[in-house]
Amino acid sequence: MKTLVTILIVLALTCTGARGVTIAFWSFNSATPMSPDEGAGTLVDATGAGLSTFVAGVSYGAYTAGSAISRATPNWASGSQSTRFYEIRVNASSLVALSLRYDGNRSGTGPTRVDLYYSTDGGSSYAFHSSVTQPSSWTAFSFPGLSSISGLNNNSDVRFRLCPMSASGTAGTIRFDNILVEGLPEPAVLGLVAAGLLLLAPRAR
Ligand SMILES: [Ca+2]
Repeated sequence: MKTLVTILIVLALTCTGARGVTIAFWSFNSATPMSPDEGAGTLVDATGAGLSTFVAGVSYGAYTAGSAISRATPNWASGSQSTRFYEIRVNASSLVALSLRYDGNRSGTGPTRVDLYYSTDGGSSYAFHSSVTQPSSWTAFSFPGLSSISGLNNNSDVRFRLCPMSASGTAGTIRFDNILVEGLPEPAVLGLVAAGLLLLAPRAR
């Protein structure tokens, strides 16, 4: 039944073209760049001593390019999800079908790969989701399949961990801009799922 409900949620979103609501968005353009421009959430910089700087970013929607978060480390090549990362923490209460997107690039010797992990238990444990290859020009990334992870739904402490990996030089730099987490209001989706279940239910007579 759980699988059926997940399928129905995906079908409902596909058929209705439902638009997400912003849970948190960071443009890094403001005077307090680590605070979200829209919504609410926390972006934890756990990249190690020295932490991040800000460089020229890329535009997104109504947001000008402004700044992007940038990090050169002594050695991204040895980075791992447990020691060097950016972590996005949001409250997804009453929201389902979460999505995450960002714009990213790197320097020539920077990390070529970003691994995405997520936690549904407030950071007690993390599960690997997928990897993306991050080129040296600004590129938009999203993570298909995230919306069907039921443990993220209606969860007040969702965490996404972006873990840069595989730098070829010790001064390699990774950059992120326009980090957006979205979800869909639970009642609307559940109403569509309920309608789907009624359609699929065996006839009473
Ligand atoms: Ca920006």
